[in-house]
Amino acid sequence: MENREENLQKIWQALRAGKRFFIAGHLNPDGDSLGCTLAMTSLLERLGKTVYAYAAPAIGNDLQFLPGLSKIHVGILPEKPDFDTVVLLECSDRQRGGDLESILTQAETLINIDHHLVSDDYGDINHIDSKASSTAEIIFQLFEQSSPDNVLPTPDEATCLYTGLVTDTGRFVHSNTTAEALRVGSALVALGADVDKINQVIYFTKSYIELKLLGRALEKMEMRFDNKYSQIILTRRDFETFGATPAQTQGIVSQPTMIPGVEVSALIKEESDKISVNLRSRAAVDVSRIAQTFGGGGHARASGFKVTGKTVNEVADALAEVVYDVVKKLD
Ligand SMILES: [Mn+2]
Repeated sequence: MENREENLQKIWQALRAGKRFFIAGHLNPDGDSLGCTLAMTSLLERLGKTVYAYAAPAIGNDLQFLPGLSKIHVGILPEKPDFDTVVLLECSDRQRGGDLESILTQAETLINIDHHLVSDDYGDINHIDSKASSTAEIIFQLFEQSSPDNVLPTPDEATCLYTGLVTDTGRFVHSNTTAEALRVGSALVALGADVDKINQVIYFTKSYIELKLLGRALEKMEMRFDNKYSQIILTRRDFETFGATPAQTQGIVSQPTMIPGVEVSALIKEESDKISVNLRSRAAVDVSRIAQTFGGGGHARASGFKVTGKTVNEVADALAEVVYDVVKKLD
């Protein structure tokens, strides 16, 4: 990407030129993926475009408040894809959005917008800005390059983008909380983002089951490697005990990094068909590299991966070996 502004202007021209759009984020949509899909959908509809917005199931309870959510086809792909322009948001490779290949290949223009450290140039136009805190930050910058239309986000679009910004920066505490992230956040608040609602729903609402599961997780927390590594294993039995699902574990993996000295925290979940792992780093370790060892990815301080065909303990052991090699070099 030679020049950020020019590249965004190029994307804006492609959006103006397109007529029939397909918009999607990644599997297991988070606040950034979904917020950007919704903001982009609303924006394109305002420009008079036809939009098919798609998200893979399931959408978390904490994101159900997002304005315009009913417009999204959750898990339902179009029967006869006929799109001139496809926008993939937050997808570090072309498979990240799910089984979309037939849709991606039939489009004249594929636009790829992402902020992950490792991302393929699979689009006709690629905008990969690993310095951006979130894709939401990039979409706001796109609005700023929307000449000659000079469109600004509506209050609902601002709410969607602000949600992406706060969730990806962990409420403006992760290392990606740059001056630019705060500038964009400030602009979105000025444009009418519903900050109070976002904070209430995403950060101050937990179900009884989620709190019980958090209790179980903390009980099972293990400290390893000179207390530099914290590991929590939640088995299928743990989920069954509380009638909980693996999706109800948000925030758990970050808890151990509050303990001074813990550099890497892992939450290892036994799901019905796979083992999924969330990783967090306090600062010194780039956990995206650890995740890549297992075919996953993400950010330096927040990453994850999934494994099939192995038991939860096999995954935990294999992960511990990799983590050990990384943390033993720290002193
Ligand atoms: Mn993101």
